[in-house]
Amino acid sequence: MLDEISATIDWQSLDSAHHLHPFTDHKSLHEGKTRVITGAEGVFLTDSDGNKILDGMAGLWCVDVGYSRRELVEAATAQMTKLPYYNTFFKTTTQPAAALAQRLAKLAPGFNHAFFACSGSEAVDTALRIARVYWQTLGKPGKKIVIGREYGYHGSTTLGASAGGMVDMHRQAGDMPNFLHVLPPYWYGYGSQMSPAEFGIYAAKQLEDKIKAVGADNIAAFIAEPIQGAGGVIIPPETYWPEINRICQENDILLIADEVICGFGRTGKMFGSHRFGIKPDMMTCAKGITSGYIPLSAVLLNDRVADVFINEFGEFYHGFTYSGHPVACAVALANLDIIENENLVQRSHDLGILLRGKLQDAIGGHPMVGEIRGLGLIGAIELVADKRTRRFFDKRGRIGTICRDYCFEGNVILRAVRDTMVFSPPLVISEPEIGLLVQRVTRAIEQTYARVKHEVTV
Ligand code: PXG
Repeated sequence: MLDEISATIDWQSLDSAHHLHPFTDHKSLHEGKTRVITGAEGVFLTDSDGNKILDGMAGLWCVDVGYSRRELVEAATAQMTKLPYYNTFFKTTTQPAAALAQRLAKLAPGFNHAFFACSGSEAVDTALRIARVYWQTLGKPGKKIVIGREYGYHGSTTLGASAGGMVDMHRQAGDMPNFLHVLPPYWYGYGSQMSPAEFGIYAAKQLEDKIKAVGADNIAAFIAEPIQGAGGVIIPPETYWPEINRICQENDILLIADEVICGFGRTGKMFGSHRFGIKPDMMTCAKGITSGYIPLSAVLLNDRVADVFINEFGEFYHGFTYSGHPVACAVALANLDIIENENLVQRSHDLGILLRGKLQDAIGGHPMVGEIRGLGLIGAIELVADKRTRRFFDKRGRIGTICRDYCFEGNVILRAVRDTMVFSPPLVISEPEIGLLVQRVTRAIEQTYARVKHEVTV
């Protein structure tokens, strides 16, 4: 059947007739503008009209080693041929699952145990359950509340959506009891009266105040991304995380670092926690663990949590059919080989500097560009109505969507979060490809500006 239909329009109508998409207003699918992606190589996607699109988002922040890597295909094929599936329930294991758990323990010193799942959301759900059972086991069943942050994203299961700070998701039933949210360390958006260092302390203090208000005896954990990705690449000031470490320790609250985007080199260190000196009790990982080639996620437990989990929990009534799936774990091992052998973590750091420098040169002085920020190969461009006063556009999200559409038309993919353009290209992106990315993004910003100039204060 895949060969029988050739016209893009036919695929679009077939798709809109039967396929329900994530995070989509389905009426818009009937407008027939759905892109049909048919192939990919390196950092480029191909669509059904033959366009070659530079993927500035690495899929959804995940294709770290780039598309079309033979090594991953071969690892999957070899494992599928040998053992395509077996579970890890009931005192059974598989070789790839055991080997990957050991590999992760090496990459994350102090985290000697891994629990596998299939998506970031499932990893978050798992970590939150472990946090609650941890306190039950220690005789503190009242410690149930989980604190997250506004604009935080921790996935789309009901627990993940509740932990995250996306109000639209809360409104659509992602609002379980016992979840609270505090201010994110979004200096550009909220901190204009303070220096970044002062604002970092101020944002951390919001957590301390919330803990005081609800009582540490009622709180199980604080969950946070080292850098908030889906919330608009919110990079905390350097003063933020040391304060959060202190607050969690002093109040005996577990700290969960959600490394689903930041893990495996995205920020220029193996984990975002390493970059910021975060001292988490658990880390959730997904995306870059297999570069998105196959679903897999993991919760890494430090020894404090693992000791109680292993020696005192008894049976943990939780797990998935595909926990520790042998093919996914084999792909993850091959993917980690590439990340290590090709030095992609350092490359992410170095090329991030290059990318931000080029962006700064091209659009840093543009009247609509308020800030260019990033760490490693994750970053953002703030589009604003008044650069001097940091005034955002009215009806947030409108201008970002226009710019995102111009990007698409110009064959580069960036995401718009409100009016913040975010990027996270594959870590294998080359210097010339970075030049092309900057050129295409600059063009999209110029086109956007030509359309909304009258709203911009120069
Ligand atoms: N935690 C974080 C930090 C994430 O970024 C999840 C958990 C959930 O992972 P799964 O595998 O369940 O999707 C994520 C996922 C976007 C976008 O548009 C971001 C994510 C997923 C889909 C879209 O920015 N992040």
